[in-house]
Amino acid sequence: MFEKIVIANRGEIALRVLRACRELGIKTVAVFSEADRDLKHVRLADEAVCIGPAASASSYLNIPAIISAAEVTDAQAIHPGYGFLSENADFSEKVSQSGFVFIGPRPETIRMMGDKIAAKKAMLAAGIPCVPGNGEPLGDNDEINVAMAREIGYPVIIKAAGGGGGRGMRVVHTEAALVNAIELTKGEAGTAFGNSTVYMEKYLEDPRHIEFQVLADSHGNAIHLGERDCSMQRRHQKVVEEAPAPGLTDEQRKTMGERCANACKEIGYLGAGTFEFLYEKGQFFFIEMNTRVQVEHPVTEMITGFDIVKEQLRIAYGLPLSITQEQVRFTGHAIECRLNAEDPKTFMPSPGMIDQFHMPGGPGIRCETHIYNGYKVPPYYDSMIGKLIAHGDDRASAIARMKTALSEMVIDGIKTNIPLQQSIMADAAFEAGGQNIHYLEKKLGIH
Ligand code: MV4
Repeated sequence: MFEKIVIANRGEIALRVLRACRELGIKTVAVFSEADRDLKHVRLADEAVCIGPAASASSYLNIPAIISAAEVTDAQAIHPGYGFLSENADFSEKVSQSGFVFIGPRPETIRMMGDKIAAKKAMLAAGIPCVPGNGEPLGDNDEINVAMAREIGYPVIIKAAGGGGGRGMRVVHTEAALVNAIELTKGEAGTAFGNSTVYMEKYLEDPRHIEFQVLADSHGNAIHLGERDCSMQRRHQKVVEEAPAPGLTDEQRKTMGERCANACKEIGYLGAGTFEFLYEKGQFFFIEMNTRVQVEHPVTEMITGFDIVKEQLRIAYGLPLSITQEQVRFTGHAIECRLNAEDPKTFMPSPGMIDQFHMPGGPGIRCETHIYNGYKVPPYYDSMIGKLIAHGDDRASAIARMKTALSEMVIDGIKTNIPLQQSIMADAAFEAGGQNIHYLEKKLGIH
């Protein structure tokens, strides 16, 4: 196994990676910004290197600074966590060229999945069902585009090839609005992503967001760990995630999971990944693939008893997968509530000093956070300060445990979204399960 790796991230995921390293006997190098000297994982790491000022662009996105940190500490590999440089193909390429192992997929895979047109093409070829629409770049011929939209049927959605995660897309309801919408989306995409290529899909009006977790090694093996339902979201930020997805049958899980694992083998995927689908009327439609470990990975870990981050490290070192598909067992139900330092009503960030923190506990409760009494949440980064995960024999038991844990937890000094999470856990429609991606925004009175 690696002797030493750099953790190129901050907050709860940096701590999560550090814990996986400790279990595997790997020494850790924390890299941190000037605003992050007091992060918990920085104190726990074997070594720590300051990589620049508070602004992400100067620190957590500073490729030369991070590679230099690996060089001066004589580390062998770099774990990018999620966000920041985790899906940056140029970073993964430079890490390799500098003689280090990037803990994640190959640069070509990251690059392909970053281009939503290339990703859709590859997935169609690999037998993954995609949203109706040919997945070709739209040309300048208005008549051809109008004919395409008629064939697909309104509403359609125009998406930027360089977009993703909810950026660079526009829904079109009528033929009268189509040509203008294509021009606008192209213009915005050119400015935002430096690539004005757009494509057209059928717009699904009330889908759920269901994603499949996969793991693939460098020996040609690939498995899936089932799915997560991430439909409870606001402005493309997930708020609650759960596994398994309510109402999904074992047969649907097996069929789609195996298709995803097979697609991994076909494209030579390496590491942990997630296939994102829209799910409507019993059918799955691929939208994007994430080539990183995700925030919500713990719900999958809780129902499988399998450590995804440790497996990322083993795969990157070149070891074969430590389990076969047949050894994957799903037990009970898990729910994750994201904990944000924000006003629960206005969603305005609420950085500052945490003067009281009491972590909840009890059977089936897991709290992933880097906060502690006296920790000051800096204003420079994402407002997520942790995650609370509840596992139970069934969904009702997981909800009951989550309610108890939320009521036990104390985070004083800053505002948090705990009250919002409590209102979701007490919501009758959430209790019923299987709500679509618009449910939370409607409940909150957006639209
Ligand atoms: C869609 C869609 C409906 N139809 N594509 C948003 C984020 C990006 N990953 C893709 N997204 C969507 N693509 C078609 N053809 C609706 C969304 C969408 C969405 C998807 C997943 C989770 C939350 C969402 C919120 C709004 C829109």
